[in-house]
Amino acid sequence: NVSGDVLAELEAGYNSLAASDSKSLLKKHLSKDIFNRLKKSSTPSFHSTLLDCIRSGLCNHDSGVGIYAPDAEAYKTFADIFDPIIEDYHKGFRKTDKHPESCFGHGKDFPNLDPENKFIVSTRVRCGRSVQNFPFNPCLTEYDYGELECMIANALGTLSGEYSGAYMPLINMDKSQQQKLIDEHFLFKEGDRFLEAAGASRFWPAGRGIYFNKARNFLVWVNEEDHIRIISMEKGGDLGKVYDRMLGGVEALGKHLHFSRDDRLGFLTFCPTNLGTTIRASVHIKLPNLNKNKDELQKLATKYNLQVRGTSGEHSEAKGGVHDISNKRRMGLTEYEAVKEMYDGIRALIDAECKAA
Ligand code: ADP
Ligand code: CIR
Repeated sequence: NVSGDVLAELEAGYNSLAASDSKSLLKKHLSKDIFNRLKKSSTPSFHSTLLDCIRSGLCNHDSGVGIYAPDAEAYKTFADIFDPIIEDYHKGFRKTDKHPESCFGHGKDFPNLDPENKFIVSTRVRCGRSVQNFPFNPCLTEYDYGELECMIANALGTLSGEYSGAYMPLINMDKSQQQKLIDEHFLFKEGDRFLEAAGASRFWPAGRGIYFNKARNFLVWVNEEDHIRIISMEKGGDLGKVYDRMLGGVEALGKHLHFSRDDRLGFLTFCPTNLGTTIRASVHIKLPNLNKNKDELQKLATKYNLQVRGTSGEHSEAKGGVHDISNKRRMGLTEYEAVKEMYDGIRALIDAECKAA
């Protein structure tokens, strides 16, 4: 039931990736054997194919990962390729492992990382949620986008106290307003070629938008990479405060929306790197001494299971010596442990920076 056109595109894409010097996890793990075993499969409900999962990595050889799940069933139908990539990215979550029950811990466990404001520009914690009974981006109809947006906007409309604010649909925003919000690190970028090739930009900007509380330190992204991204951010290094604010928002929204959670994989997301806790806790940080030796910084980051991104997020450069450093693993550990991993790692980097001075 996989068409000849799809098979031909898969074969050509596979051969081109295999001949490339791509460093992606897709290239590393997609052996010819696994490829041949999966190329004629499709998911039971949405009939998603291997091509739907890996088109992003086939089109973008500079992908770090290169695979997305078009629908939740893809994680099972195409487990032979998802499982090894998940194990590699999340540092040892094996195909027989089960993601633990949620344990969020408390912000007070994470006191200010930089009380003197010497290194940390800002702190952000985000998580992703999918809404039950809706597939991920590539399988959503235009009608689904509208319905999801409406459900999520209604839930956002119930938020009160420090969370109260307003939802802005992307469709009502002019380009300069949109660009300003991107530059201020509030809004997702437009035209991400990795997401585009994954089929995540159909009907754009329909159904997409952003919610702000009044203080602009609590944000919710609607229908970008995931149905929902819940974000808390502010200047400085008070991770505990930022984390608590995000947790309060997740809890409040969870009273009005049913989130998809899988017994083995944890909270479900479009990208396998976000499964499990879905948490990315990051700082924008200046480490001028460590910065002098990029390999050394990367080595330290790897040692503490941290991921280094550029100043404008994934696939961007570090401007003015500002890096975005976050936990890398999100799966196979609790929310508390994921944030603790970032907390301990950033403390260690700051120590190393001081010693290198
Ligand atoms: P995500 O965090 O959702 O995986 P990105 O890496 O694209 O996605 O980051 C989204 C936006 O959040 C970008 O503008 C990025 O610069 C911003 N960002 C991430 N961490 C921080 C931080 N600690 N302080 C300020 N902005 C941040
Ligand atoms: C890539 O493969 O580079 C993109 N599809 C993004 C993958 C998610 N990145 C990450 O490290 N969390």
